[in-house]
Amino acid sequence: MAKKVILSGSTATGDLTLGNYIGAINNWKSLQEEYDCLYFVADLHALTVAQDPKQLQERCKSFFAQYLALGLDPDKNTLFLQSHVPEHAELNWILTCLTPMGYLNRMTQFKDKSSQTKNINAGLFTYPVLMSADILLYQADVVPVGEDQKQHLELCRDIVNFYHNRYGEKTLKMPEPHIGKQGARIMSLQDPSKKMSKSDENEKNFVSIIDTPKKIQKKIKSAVTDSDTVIEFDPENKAGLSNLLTIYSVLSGKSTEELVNEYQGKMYGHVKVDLADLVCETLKPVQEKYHDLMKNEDYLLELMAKGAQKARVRAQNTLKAVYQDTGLVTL
Ligand code: AQP
Repeated sequence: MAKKVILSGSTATGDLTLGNYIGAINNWKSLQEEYDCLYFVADLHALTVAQDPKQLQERCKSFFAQYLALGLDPDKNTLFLQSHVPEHAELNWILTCLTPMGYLNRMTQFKDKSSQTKNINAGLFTYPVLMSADILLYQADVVPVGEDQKQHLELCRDIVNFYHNRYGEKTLKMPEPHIGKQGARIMSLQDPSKKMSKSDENEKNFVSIIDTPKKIQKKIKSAVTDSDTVIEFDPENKAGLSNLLTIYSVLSGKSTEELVNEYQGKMYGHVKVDLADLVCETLKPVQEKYHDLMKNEDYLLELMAKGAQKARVRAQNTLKAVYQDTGLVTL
């Protein structure tokens, strides 16, 4: 029986963080045997924020190398850059013409993001439609979605319904959210009330997977905790410490209860020192692989081209059927 198709991506807005690793990529890795997986670098989505062109280009290569270094296998998965498959932008247009403005107006992420920036461009507004195109081009059965993306997947499902009503049901598959093991939500190191984000302006808030060991040590040791001294896992009242224990738990494979018992009577500082060592140790082989890949740009570009080629064949099939459905003349 054919494997189910799963698709996910991460926006190229910074280097991948411990949050992306624990919350998403670790999970993607565990799906690579069971599913037909497509994982992409969302570089078109990154353009919703003003980018320095040279930096974006370098970052996308680095991002792709980070996927590989974190263990996404280019033979088992289809790994590619979104902009290398122009069909994303083409399907995006057709879906944009099916999407009522009122539906986009309801998107809470747009409301949040547009309240925090002066650059409120139309791409930021229509971003969920491009996300729908990403999913629908590959006939994805399931999409792993975090809390913040649930509303966008719902919109994607609405768009599929509009399409089905107008053009019939044979071309676009209705995607379902992936209900699997959800990765933990990792919070900012300096402000544990908000999520750890790779585009955070304050780099003390996140650990990037390619930070040097010295930086990692410094960031974790200066993570904000409360003024109490008792080691407890209590995300509501001890958000900072609990965040550190969550990271510790995922990376060590020990439960937070076990860790709380282990550190009874010790200081928060002990948890930080041991966690910093564990993060450095966990990321050491990842960073070695990453630096090797970055030294060999030809090889990296070759893998990118292969991934894009595999993705394109599939995307072109869908787009051709969409063109026929919508009444565009195909040659
Ligand atoms: N802190 C986090 N904890 C757990 N999971 C996280 N993810 C991101 N941050 C955390 C998960 O990573 C996947 C890819 O996310 P994305 O890059 O597309 O966008 P995002 O969720 O907006 O991630 P960032 O790092 O916060 O990016 P920016 O700063 O550009 O907005 C998703 O599955 C996400 O849930």
